[in-house]
Amino acid sequence: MSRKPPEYDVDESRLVVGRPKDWAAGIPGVAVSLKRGVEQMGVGRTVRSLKVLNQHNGVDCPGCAWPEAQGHRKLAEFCENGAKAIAEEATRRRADREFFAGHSIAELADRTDYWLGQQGRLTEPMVLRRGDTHYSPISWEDAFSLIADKLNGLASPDEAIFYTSGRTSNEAAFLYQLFCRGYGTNNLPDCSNMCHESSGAALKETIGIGKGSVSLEDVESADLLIVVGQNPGTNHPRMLSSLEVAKKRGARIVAVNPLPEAGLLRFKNPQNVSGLIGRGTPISDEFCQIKLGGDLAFFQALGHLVLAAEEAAPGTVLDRAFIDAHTHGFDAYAEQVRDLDWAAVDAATGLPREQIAEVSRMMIESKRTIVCWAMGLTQHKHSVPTIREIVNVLLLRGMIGKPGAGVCPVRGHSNVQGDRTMGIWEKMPEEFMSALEKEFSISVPRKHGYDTVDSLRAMRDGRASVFFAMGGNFVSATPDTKLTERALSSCALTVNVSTKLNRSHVVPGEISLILPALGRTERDVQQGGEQFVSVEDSMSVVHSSRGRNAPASEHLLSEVAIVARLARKVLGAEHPVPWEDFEADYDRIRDRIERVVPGFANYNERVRDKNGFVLPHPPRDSREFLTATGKANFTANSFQAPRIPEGRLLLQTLRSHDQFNTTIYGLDDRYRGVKDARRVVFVNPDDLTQLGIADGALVDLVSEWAGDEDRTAERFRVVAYPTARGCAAAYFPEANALVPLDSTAEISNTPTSKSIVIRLVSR
Ligand SMILES: Nc1nc2c(c(=O)[nH]1)N[C@H]1C(S)=C(S)[C@@H](COP(=O)(O)OP(=O)(O)OC[C@H]3O[C@@H](n4cnc5c(=O)[nH]c(N)nc54)[C@H](O)[C@@H]3O)O[C@H]1N2
Ligand SMILES: Nc1nc2c(c(=O)[nH]1)N[C@H]1C(S)=C(S)[C@@H](COP(=O)(O)OP(=O)(O)OC[C@H]3O[C@@H](n4cnc5c(=O)[nH]c(N)nc54)[C@H](O)[C@@H]3O)O[C@H]1N2
Ligand SMILES: [Mo]
Repeated sequence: MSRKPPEYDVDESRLVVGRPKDWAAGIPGVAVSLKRGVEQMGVGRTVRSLKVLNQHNGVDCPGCAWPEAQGHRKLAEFCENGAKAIAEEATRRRADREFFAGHSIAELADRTDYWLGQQGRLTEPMVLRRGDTHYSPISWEDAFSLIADKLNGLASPDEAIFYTSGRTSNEAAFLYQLFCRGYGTNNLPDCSNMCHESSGAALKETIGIGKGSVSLEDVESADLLIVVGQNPGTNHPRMLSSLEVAKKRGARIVAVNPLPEAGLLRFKNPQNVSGLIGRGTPISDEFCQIKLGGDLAFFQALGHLVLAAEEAAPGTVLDRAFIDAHTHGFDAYAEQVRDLDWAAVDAATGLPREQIAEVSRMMIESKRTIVCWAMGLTQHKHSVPTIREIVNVLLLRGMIGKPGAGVCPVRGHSNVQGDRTMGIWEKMPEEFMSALEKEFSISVPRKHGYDTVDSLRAMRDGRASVFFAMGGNFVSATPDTKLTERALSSCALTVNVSTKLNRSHVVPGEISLILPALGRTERDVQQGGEQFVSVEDSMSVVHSSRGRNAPASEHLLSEVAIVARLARKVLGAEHPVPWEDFEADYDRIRDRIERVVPGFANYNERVRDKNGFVLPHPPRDSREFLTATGKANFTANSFQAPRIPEGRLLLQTLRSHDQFNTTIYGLDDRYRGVKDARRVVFVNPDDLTQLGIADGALVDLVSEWAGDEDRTAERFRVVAYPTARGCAAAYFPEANALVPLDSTAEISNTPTSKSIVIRLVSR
């Protein structure tokens, strides 16, 4: 322990607990963003980097996927956490060859993700062969040859796995999937498998497209916004500005969450003066402190009450014209929720019936309702039916395909939605596959590939032996940490295309390569001149992103160049895809995307518009539903809620205010009042009393799963916190060791990271 430098040490004994805040942003937000920027980049670079963030012809923020305002943009169109994301990437610190020479793999394996990330940007390709004590430099050429030899030596292309995180640009993502399919596999797992897969599955089935149906203007003009399972004050801070606009125009806002998250309660907007110094805008009209996993019951109860109101005053509540013209399955749904078991709803939600009734009245009075959600809904066993229930209640009143109304799954990574549009998915539909074949004169496999969980199973069982990651931190982001580490270590080759050092580099296969990529803030110059890339935000707006900073090292390659050169090595010089041309000029990639992916007509021209362009969305644009029935589908879902045995708690794993997924920015979870430690578990004080455990006690978290052996995460400090009864919370990724690989959501196969039965064991 003493070897660790104190500044990045994460030791639960240093925990400081203050009072949770009931407001978000304001002066502390601005101050923190500048301080972190200056620490990592110096003053000049901080100002230069932040000035172009989310501006036309500037850099798309590599933080979240919340859209930028169209038309006039404020000078500071970013948030505290966006500024931290930039500071991480534009840092002047370097993890270069001297760094690797000075730190053995054994030592690095002992460090936290926080420490690893703080060492700075990677500067050149590095290799580690089993038995080596240190990573050493390797040329790009040799690295590509090594990968090509391994890939071409596999008995089947399906023994290789190609992961993608959600920062990869459209251009790089399109080439990457083209390379993988050209090589012969659909093994394209991505971070979406752990993120909004449940949303995609539920929406595709019910409305015919797996994307949100609203624009920023819709959010700002809604009269009722229900924000479920989401912590926008931390993870999508710019969303608070839109909620504030809606609020000032008279909208009502309902927050549904087991935690009283600061951003949901009150917001001080740092972009206007009154927000910096005043009390701020109260955000939520109604805070429903629901129990983990109680949302399916909540939305079934809302549907039940809306239908009951219609029965009491026929013809006044439902949008009959919409239901008759555009939907299918109403009767079966109505039948299902008519006989509601209120006792079961009480137990599942923990909410007073009067509060649910109040929300149902708001829905009935509303002319424009939007439901927003994120990971609080998608990472449960019954996530897909829960999201279907959201669609059900919106369909009842025709709340889709009209201004100010619709579904709003709020995406995570800045281009996670675009990557899917570009074909990063283990089961792309036939139209896409045949379009690829036609465009490039290649043949593409049709057998579905592995998603994230199945990839882990394949590596564990020896069915896959090459793992390649385009960004991300697979080892820390996936469930069941011990199993994951064993699975990765058993590979013949692991390759990570990365900007910063992370845990995935220190859990190597027999041979491990680190390939350093240009970040989004950096100038990307190719033979055809300076390039830009494009991304798609959470509301289907595609726009450009152009880096301005000098690259962190002269040896970096862009993700596009990495894929193009690798593809040439693996597939040979005779391959029909003109990889070299693509690397030289990204316009040529966009020309091809335009011919393969619907909605990208005149891509090169429209992406240069200062607002970009919006992809088609049939339900939003014309109330067209391209489902199996040709209509929007009501669904009848059986009642489900988590079962928690006596003396146990249900644990969710979530983000602190000072991290981006597995990248830890610092140790200040400011709004929750928790500082200087990350191994903490939040528990309701009444549950602590009942369990006979004191606030501040040191405990092990033990997860219990279906007869399997217990999983333990050691040494967590207990923090008494006003979460819903029976529910606990701990940070991702420290608690990932507790999530069993086989505990996944029905249909979407997403790990149930927000629903883990645990017991606390005092130390
Ligand atoms: N600064 C910053 N920004 C980010 C990220 C980051 O790490 N840092 N991550 C990005 C990514 S990839 C994503 S996917 C998003 C994540 O954005 P969020 O989904 O907001 O992230 P989480 O921290 O997982 O928070 C989940 C929220 O849901 C609540 N919740 C948990 N379980 C339940 C439940 O059963 N029911 C209800 N109603 N609520 C529940 C939790 O209390 C918490 O408020 O943010 C993106 N933006
Ligand atoms: N227990 C638990 N587990 C979870 C979650 C949870 O809530 N709870 N959330 C899940 C969710 S929503 C998600 S999206 C996943 C996230 O999973 P990932 O996307 O795999 O993880 P990140 O932490 O976002 O990846 C960070 C790494 O990406 C690299 N990187 C950053 N920028 C770039 C770039 O521009 N190019 C390249 N090539 N590399 C770059 C850096 O090296 C950095 O270390 O985790 C999932 N895991
Ligand atoms: Mo995510």
